[in-house]
Amino acid sequence: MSRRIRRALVGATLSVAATAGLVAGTAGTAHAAGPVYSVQLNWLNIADNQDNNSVDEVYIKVNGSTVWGPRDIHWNTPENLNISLPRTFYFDGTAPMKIEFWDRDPGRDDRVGTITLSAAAPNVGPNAADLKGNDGEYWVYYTVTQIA
Ligand SMILES: [Ca+2]
Ligand SMILES: [Ca+2]
Repeated sequence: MSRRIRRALVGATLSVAATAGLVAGTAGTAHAAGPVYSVQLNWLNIADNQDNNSVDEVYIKVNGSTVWGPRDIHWNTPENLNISLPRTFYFDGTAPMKIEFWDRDPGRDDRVGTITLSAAAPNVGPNAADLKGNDGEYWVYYTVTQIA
């Protein structure tokens, strides 16, 4: 599916949701979801590998689903997620969005960090997150835009 078509589908879905929210609001039985935000992951750079061999098998999960990877990412070699993960993610006031960064291993995988976004803390604009966990450190750059 092309990016443009996917965007159109998401837009249509959001429109339907917004309309449903308005109708429900009119009936006084439910609240609209409130503002809608889009999220683009821009860059990933490994400041400290989780593994001891200077290359992690990184994968990214959004709300529990793997959306990218695993890919071999070397220490201090910025990965352009604008290109390798050309997807836009969305959240609104109904639930927070969890973006997790993992290193895959033959045994148990290691989670290095999680970015949590919500309508209460949407982090609108460009962001740099310093994620540290399980002896790894990933720098993640991402952008949040309010679209509705
Ligand atoms: Ca590991
Ligand atoms: Ca690994």
